Amino acid sequence: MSRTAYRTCPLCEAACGLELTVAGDRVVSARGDREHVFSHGFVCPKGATFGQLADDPDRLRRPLVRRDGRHVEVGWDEAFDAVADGLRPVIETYGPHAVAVYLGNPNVHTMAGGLYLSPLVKALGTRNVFSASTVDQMPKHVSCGYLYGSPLAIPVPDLDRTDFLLMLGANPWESNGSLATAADFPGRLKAIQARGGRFVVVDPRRTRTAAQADEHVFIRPGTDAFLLFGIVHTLFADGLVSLGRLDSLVNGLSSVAALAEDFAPSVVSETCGVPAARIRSLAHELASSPRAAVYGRIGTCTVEFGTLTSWLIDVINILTGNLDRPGGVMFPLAAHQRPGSGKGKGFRVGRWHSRVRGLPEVKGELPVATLADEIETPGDEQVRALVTVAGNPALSTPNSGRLDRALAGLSFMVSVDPYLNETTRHADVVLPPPDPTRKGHYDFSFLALAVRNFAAYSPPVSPIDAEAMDECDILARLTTIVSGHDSLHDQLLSRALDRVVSTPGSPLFGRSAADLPVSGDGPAERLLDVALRTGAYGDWFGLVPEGLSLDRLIENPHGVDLGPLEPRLPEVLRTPSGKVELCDPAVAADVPRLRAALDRPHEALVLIGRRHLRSNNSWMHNVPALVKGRDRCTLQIHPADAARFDLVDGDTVQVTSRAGGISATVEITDQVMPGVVSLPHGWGHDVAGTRQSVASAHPGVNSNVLTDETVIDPLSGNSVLNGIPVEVKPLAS
Ligand SMILES: Nc1nc2c(c(=O)[nH]1)N[C@H]1C(S)=C(S)[C@@H](COP(=O)(O)OP(=O)(O)OC[C@H]3O[C@@H](n4cnc5c(=O)[nH]c(N)nc54)[C@H](O)[C@@H]3O)O[C@H]1N2
Ligand SMILES: Nc1nc2c(c(=O)[nH]1)N[C@H]1C(S)=C(S)[C@@H](COP(=O)(O)OP(=O)(O)OC[C@H]3O[C@@H](n4cnc5c(=O)[nH]c(N)nc54)[C@H](O)[C@@H]3O)O[C@H]1N2
Ligand code: SF4
Ligand SMILES: [Mo]
Repeated sequence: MSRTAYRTCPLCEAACGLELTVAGDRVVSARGDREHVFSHGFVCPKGATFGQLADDPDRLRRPLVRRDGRHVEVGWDEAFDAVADGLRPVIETYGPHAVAVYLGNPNVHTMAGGLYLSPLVKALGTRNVFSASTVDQMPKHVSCGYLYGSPLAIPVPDLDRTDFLLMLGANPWESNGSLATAADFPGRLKAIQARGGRFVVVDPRRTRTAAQADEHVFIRPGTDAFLLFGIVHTLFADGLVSLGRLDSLVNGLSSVAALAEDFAPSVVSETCGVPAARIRSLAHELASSPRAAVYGRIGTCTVEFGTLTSWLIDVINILTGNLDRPGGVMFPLAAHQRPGSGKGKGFRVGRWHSRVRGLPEVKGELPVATLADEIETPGDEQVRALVTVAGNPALSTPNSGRLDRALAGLSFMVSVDPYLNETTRHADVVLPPPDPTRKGHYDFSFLALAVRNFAAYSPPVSPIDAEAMDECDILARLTTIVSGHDSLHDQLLSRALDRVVSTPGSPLFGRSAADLPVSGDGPAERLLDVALRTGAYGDWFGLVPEGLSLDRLIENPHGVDLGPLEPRLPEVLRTPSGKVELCDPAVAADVPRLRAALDRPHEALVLIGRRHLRSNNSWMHNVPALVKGRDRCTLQIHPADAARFDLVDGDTVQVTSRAGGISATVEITDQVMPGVVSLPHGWGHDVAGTRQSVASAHPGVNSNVLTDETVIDPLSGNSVLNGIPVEVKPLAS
């Protein structure tokens, strides 16, 4: 006997609805949920393996503790005792900063990550907080922080209504989109073309997305800021600036005009490799399209000028009047969020600095590019213990060869992770969460980035087995170990309710928290219920009869559509002025660095990354269906470069950079520009001490052995993972 269950896919940012066939407590198949309000049946090969991922025999089901160099299964109490014995002496002897935390990407895809990490980090009280954000989107947070006052106020391209989309450093045909939740992103792009619009892709590689675009513009890696400044320059020079209704809402226009003076298309063209005439015509196209949007992703963030590039994208959207208007870029309003007041304290960084390199704190964390420094460098507050949750920094962060060695030298490490992999093999204790079929799901992160407002909650498909522990409970228990207080679940709930009844202006102001009947089977669900009921579309515990609540979402397993994005200015702003601050001094202060780079000679050969539809960073290479077929971890190189190095397809080469060296198999293709080589990240599974049999048999090589931890985007602390100078040498065969 089988049954059908519906579940949001947690494997990427697209948040597709899945229709699952379940036999007993096993998911036997997964396909797109055709009735889903947002994804309408779309699914990709990763979502389709949802059941296989859950069933993976290598997935850890019991905690592991390292004894005599080997990981052995133990019960939960024994595992948590080992954590207490490992962490407490470090904290007592060396203080809270001697414990570092690294939070990886899947945390933004779990309710536990959304709700239970900040209490843990707070309880630890450490300044040494690191996450995958600084190998990813931190430049966008920082640029939006300065522009709008909040690092979370990130506008998304209104894909379904735009006429012209300029897309830089994004490959949604493989990635399914990022910082723009759009199930069936490719379908939405094709729909732009079908309604007579256009999209243009700027990328050093002719990706699948570029191949589908109306035009593909090659660009030299790391130089998008020049192209974008050339566009800004043209907008001013040719009188194309038209803020429309933003006119009274924007400060700093003339400062931006002054900064752009040095970046005429004729000046930047040589550096970025885009003809000056094309830079000018892009500016004209953006200005003349009734509804246009500029959107950038990984290729605009993980670069030397990441924050300036991210900022310039918004600047162009603002100068062309496309911010906060349908068909331009807009701010989503998720069901767990509430409209704001339009003013706030603004954004600042540097509340503390990293010990070794003096790098500023950004958004409560330090750049992961300096984690190895903090572990290796002796002194007060040296990092001696590490907590990782859902992260694989031994593969995913720059100069990960060095970090891998540093992890081996820690006095204690605990990882919350379902796999014994390249990172967690260093852990003294591994605490495995249940597989995603046994977790409730609500996307706290991605519903706030969706190109159409909607809400969906999925209950667990099957209960957790008796010997497993829910991830919220794991994180709560870790918090208890460091704080000494238990009952975190109750504390969080009463804090949430107290906020509702004590906030002046709240429809429930003055009510007794005890009178508010909260629903939900688990602690995360109860917190979600409060957030939904008191959110932008909430039922306010009955005051708004048709409003949202957890129960209402449970009644609607295909999600609840909340309509197209609506203008949110000025309410969404958190700047002290209540206006968009187009030219914060901190951003302006980085422009001379960009200007200086205009005169730099080009590197002969630079490395960029790439993503593949059947992969997800480092951790889905253990699903046979996702790794079958030919080796994908190849070094792509242009025929002209291959000829220069006398290479033929399939040759093995030695690739070296300042940070390290690897050998890789060559794939000759004109998809990459001359002077550019491309290698995907997240591979390199051939290390000892892991338990991922499929991945070990398809190891690939770790591209982050080559990326350089000493080079970062200074405003955000983000790592530079694209545009890495490398040398390639044939290996004697
Ligand atoms: N060179 C290069 N490097 C890159 C990138 C690049 O483009 N180029 N991209 C960067 C980007 S964008 C990112 S986001 C990072 C990712 O960096 P990380 O987050 O460090 O790495 P992931 O490969 O996503 O590893 C996720 C880990 O979470 C575990 N996991 C999976 N599901 C769960 C769960 O439900 N709970 C818990 N507790 N654990 C879980 C997996 O087993 C795995 O160990 O990599 C970055 N690294
Ligand atoms: N299948 C799959 N999907 C994923 C992931 C995955 O690993 N696999 N990871 C998920 C995560 S964590 C994230 S953050 C998103 C990322 O989502 P995307 O940003 O869409 O992902 P990428 O495919 O890395 O696209 C980045 C593009 O930037 C280009 N690029 C590199 N350097 C430059 C540059 O200097 N300038 C410009 N203009 N382009 C450049 C690369 O060639 C590449 O095509 O994907 C998510 N979805
Ligand atoms: S596109 Fe993303 S959310 Fe949709 S099925 Fe694939 S992995 Fe899951
Ligand atoms: Mo990411």
